[in-house]
Amino acid sequence: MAERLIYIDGEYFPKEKASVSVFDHGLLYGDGVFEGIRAYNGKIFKLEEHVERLYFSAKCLMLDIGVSAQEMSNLIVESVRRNELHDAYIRVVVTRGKGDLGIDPRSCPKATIIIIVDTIKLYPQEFYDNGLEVITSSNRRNSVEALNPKIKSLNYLNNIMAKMEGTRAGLHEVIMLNENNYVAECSADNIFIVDKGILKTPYIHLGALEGITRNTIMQIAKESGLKVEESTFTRFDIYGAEEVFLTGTAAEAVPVIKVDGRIVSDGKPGPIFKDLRDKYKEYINSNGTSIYT
Ligand code: PXG
Repeated sequence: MAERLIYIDGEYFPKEKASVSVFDHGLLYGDGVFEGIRAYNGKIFKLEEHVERLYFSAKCLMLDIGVSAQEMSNLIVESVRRNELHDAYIRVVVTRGKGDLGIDPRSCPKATIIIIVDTIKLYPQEFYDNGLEVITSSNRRNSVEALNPKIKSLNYLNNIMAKMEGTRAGLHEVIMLNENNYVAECSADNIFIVDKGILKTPYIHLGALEGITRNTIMQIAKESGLKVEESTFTRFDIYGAEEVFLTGTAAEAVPVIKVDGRIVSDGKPGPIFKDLRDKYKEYINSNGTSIYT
């Protein structure tokens, strides 16, 4: 196996030597943005969409990445190529860079760009076969007027606390509400329900990340003739749903069979989920930016 090489600001470092300054504002203040991307079969999935979201997040924070989006895409492809991987998990991190102690970004002359390429640790197959149990977290998603969850920033503390709440309950994911008690998403996944045959997912403005897997699933669902709606729903709409499932780059699509102790339908992954999951699998294997040609 080739040694893992990590890109930092124009150089490739072996894993043990890859580090940034303790004065980096990404570390000191969570001042930065990131993306989690996958490669399947030698192709990077939705590279353009991930880079676009990265630049959107950076723009919101007035963070100048310092290279163009096209250069960033090239750097990501090159980083995977150097690691000689065909299936990979790619973490792109852009921080405000090294500066003084003090939150003022003006002390940081240049952003730090990090590209980590690694293999992905897949979820146990039983999650996909049997479905997950989830609970609603007492930790709310950030207010859209405070730190909009559309921004994939290095501030994930609400989600981390929510995740820990799930872990304490022995669960892998948790539902997160917004401050008005509407369902927003999960700690690192978006959520879908099937309600009277209609596929529904919360509006992004309720406080969710605009997941690239979410958007892909919505597109696949529409193309297969399903009615798809962005909507508002509460926990109680989930309890009554015919199907519930989650989407994300790492998880892909994973069924949910129990929510806050309520069994979803017959407690088994539903037919619409299974159909979309199969179509998503097909989709990821036939789309993407080629790494080696
Ligand atoms: N919601 C949140 C809050 C996320 O962070 C998603 C939804 C799914 O979005 P995509 O674009 O992936 O379909 C995410 C992204 C990890 C990890 O390493 C994954 C995410 C975030 C942080 C870490 O597993 N998922």
